[in-house]
Amino acid sequence: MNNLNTWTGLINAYRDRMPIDQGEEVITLHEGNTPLVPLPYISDLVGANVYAKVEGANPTGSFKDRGMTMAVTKAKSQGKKVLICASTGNTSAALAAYATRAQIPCVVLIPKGKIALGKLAQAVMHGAHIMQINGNFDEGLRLVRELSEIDSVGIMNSINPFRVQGQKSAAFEICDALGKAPDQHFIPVGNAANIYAYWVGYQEYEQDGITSSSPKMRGVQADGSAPFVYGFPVENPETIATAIRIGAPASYEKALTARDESGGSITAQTDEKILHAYKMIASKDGVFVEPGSAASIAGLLAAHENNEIVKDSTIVCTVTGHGLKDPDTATADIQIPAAVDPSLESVMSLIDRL
Ligand code: AN7
Repeated sequence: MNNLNTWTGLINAYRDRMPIDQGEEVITLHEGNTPLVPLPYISDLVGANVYAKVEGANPTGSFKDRGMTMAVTKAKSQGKKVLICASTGNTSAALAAYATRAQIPCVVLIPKGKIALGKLAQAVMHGAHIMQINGNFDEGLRLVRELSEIDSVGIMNSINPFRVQGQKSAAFEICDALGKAPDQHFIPVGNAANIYAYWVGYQEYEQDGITSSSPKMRGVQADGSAPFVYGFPVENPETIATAIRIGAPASYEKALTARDESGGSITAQTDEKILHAYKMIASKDGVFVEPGSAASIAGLLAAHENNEIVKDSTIVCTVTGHGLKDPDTATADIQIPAAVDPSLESVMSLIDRL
């Protein structure tokens, strides 16, 4: 019998690269080990070998689980009594699940009306204490920062340094799967910790001689929410990609380090281009991601148009969250066909039209 079930989460898998003590209780939902899926249609389109790192395959459906296993593990051993985060949705979903495993109550601050339905459902189902605020993510994070003096409260946003340590594991997995580092890595940028976390992971492998290079880090924002492109914070960020609707990224300087040390870039795409990429990866390559995640694909398509893709090079796009997170955007402009009698004729007439 094949033993297909030996993966017990990224802390155990990369234990020698994680800040974990022997005997420390690991809070895990067996996150990580997500598929690195070739995208044949998009590869053909841009003339390179393009892979998606499908982070929607994590237990709560986004990459946030990687940071949360590490941060909640530490919060538990440090004896934190309450865990808190501000969130555009995915961080709150992940915290809600991991806090439940750790048996620590959690509070999530979410921007009123700007969180995708699936993410809200997760926070509710895991029993998070939800506070909707009349404000955006940036205002929520400002509030959370003010609590950092209180020792019993664990701050679970990515200003918590353990988050990046967990999240860097995605870069390890990519190099382990490819047997090398990719040439370029496209990634959505919101609060800007993930682009930095990948860079830390790639650098760690290169410095230890496991790989011989690191990719250019190509961050992608939504143009209504693009502080990296403007060079200053955006007061009222707006985009259909609510996951990355963030105007004052906490990891601003760190993301600049990742961009500049790697010789990469952080650019912005319109909502229209993001939605185009969102539909393309789902309908042509069979991978359903949330709108914010499709920013990486939109960035790749734009880079191709600008002749920035070397033929046959290896490219990874992180698609950060599952498409089911945001059913409203997915179904906004579809027409559900009218009901018909359940007859063979009806089915045959449809098949004949294909
Ligand atoms: C799907 O959940 O900030 O640049 O509060 O959910 O590391 O912030 C989410 C961010 C990309 C951006 N894709 O990552 C939150 C939150 C998805 C996301 C990002 C987020 P960072």
